[in-house]
Amino acid sequence: MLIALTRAVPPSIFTCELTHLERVPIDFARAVQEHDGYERALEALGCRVERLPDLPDLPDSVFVEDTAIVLDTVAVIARPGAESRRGETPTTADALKRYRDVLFVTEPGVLDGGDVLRIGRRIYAGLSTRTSKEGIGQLRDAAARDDLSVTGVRVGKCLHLKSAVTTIDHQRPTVLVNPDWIDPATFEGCDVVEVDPAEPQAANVLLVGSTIVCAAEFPATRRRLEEHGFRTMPVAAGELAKAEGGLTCGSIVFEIDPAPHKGAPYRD
Ligand code: CIR
Repeated sequence: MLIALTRAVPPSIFTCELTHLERVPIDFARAVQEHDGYERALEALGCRVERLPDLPDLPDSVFVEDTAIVLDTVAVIARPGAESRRGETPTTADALKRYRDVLFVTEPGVLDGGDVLRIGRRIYAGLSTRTSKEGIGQLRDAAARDDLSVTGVRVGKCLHLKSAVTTIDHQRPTVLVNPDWIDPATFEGCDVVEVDPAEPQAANVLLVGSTIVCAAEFPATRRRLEEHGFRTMPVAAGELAKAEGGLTCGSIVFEIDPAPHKGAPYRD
């Protein structure tokens, strides 16, 4: 059984953090509509959607991915790099206590879930404006409990590691990459599909089971995925993209009871 943690779009979203984007008006009603569509897509793919408590005054609180990393037996509660986001984590921790042993990233470490990419038994962690060496070190210690390795990767041209690369197959390790933002050679032993060059923000997709949830705004990259034999599901995501959020950011998807050592071993 898959769980997808989500949270409502807060009415304060127009004051969200922005790093690489200029602020443009966000249509709140449309953002809510898109988010509903995203939750329906998760349900259609077999997830039980559990909404975390609303946090109307925390502008980025819809982007729950950044607040925790769920591993096989352990959940690591993040310490977001943006101070304005630190109040988001306690409610995520409360929800995850029911499913995993909960560990916390502690000061001075900072870590955003958007910087954590899992491929089979390997984790890549982005060293970014939101995630520090100390934060990655704490993640490494926690991941060792589940026998997962953690490799640090420098991220400079986009907000998070997963803005530039996401996993689209764990069994035959494959990533979708924007090669201008991250060197595909970083993911040694993985097959690589590149985004369409006209769609630099298209690398952030959400793999649920064997279906790839893609932003409807990036049809050329979606076509590429289909041509490579992947099953895709488009959802409208243009409004939340104005808040620098992609497809992975809106949920934390995990199995209630993962089989030990699920996923093929990484091919070195
Ligand atoms: C932020 O800057 O924190 C939000 N405006 C966007 C967070 C997107 N989250 C993600 O990529 N995991």
